[in-house]
Amino acid sequence: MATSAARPGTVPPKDLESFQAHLNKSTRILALLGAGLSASSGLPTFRGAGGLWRTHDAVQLATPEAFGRDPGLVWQFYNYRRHMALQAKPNPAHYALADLARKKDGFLTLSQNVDGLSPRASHPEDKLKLLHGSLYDVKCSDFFCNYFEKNNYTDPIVPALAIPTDDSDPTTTEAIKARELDISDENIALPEIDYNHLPKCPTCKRGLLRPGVVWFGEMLPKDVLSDIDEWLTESDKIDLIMVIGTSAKVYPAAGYVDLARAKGARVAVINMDKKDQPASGMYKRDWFFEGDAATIVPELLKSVVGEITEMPDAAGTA
Ligand code: BV8
Ligand code: ZN
Repeated sequence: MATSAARPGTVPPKDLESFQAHLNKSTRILALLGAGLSASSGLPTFRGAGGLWRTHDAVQLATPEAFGRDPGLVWQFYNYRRHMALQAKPNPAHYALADLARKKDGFLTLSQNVDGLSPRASHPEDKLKLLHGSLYDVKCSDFFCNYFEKNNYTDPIVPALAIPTDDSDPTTTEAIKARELDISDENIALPEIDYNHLPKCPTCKRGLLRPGVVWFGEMLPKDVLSDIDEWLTESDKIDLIMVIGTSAKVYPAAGYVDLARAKGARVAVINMDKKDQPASGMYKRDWFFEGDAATIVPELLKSVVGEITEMPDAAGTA
């Protein structure tokens, strides 16, 4: 395995050369994306901050049980993440991957990220599979109702969920944004949310709306899984899988690495943490690029996509 012990963020020329030689001749390519891809856009990873949101384990909050127990808290968690992701911008890695999708017909991207940054980087929709849904989709939580709304960018999604601001100094002229309190900090009091002020389903008028993400214990979207299976059966070979900014610990998403390997793929891991390797380890013919995805990915893909100069943000139109 080619390990790049060069200054983090820079790719040793020998590894870059061998990787690009393989990329240039590859026709069937997969990428598996995780929260580390959006870290440089200012969004916390799942395991960042010890995997906690305030005092709550983020993985526990991302469950139907938590929503059943305290929908107000879960909506404060997701409204906060919607708000933060709307403030963030896609970084050069999001754009480089989007360009590669336009230049390599056989390139499919599997994203675990729900932050909407790849769509905002105009990643071709048919080449991007959102395995765990999106923060900007909402659906009815009532079992008998199939209300589903895509691309809801209303922020806050309901007035009651507005991020509290520091109004202690009435004379301040600071903009609201500047006075927003960081509710991911457990020392900041969370406003009580009245159940009746939470987003309601406009169709059945019975159910609460919930974020259109896949919670732990829930199945991935059927259409997404069948699209991926269709792509996988189109050819019995895969040349390359890039595993970008993910701890690869959540299934079935992490399972695609071994699936690609079984079809002959060489694995290129791009991760800030050397220890975060796929469960089945790294082989001699694989690459581990240690560093920030936002700088390494554009460098790796330069042989196909060139320099990433423009970064038009399709915010709110995706
Ligand atoms: C299901 C949406 C069953 C919500 C998410 C097999 C084995 C073991 C367990 C299971 C198994 N199969 C199923 C399970 C259970 C479970 C699971 O995998 N549990 C884990 C915890 C062990 N899976 C499920 O529950 C799945 N559903 O199995 O349903 C079923 C079957 C039939 C019928 C009904 C049901 C559903 C899983 C999806 C859950 N939803 N997200 C939300 O976001 O709120 S998962 C969520 O967590 C993310 O989407 C992502 O998948 C995961 C976080 O992982 P990462 O994105 O990798 O982020 P992390 O912080 O962990 O790591 C960041 C990485 O980036 C690090 O490596 C770091 O070093 C690196 N990094 C940081 N900065 C940078 C960087 N790298 C580069 N540059 C940087 N700048
Ligand atoms: Zn409904």
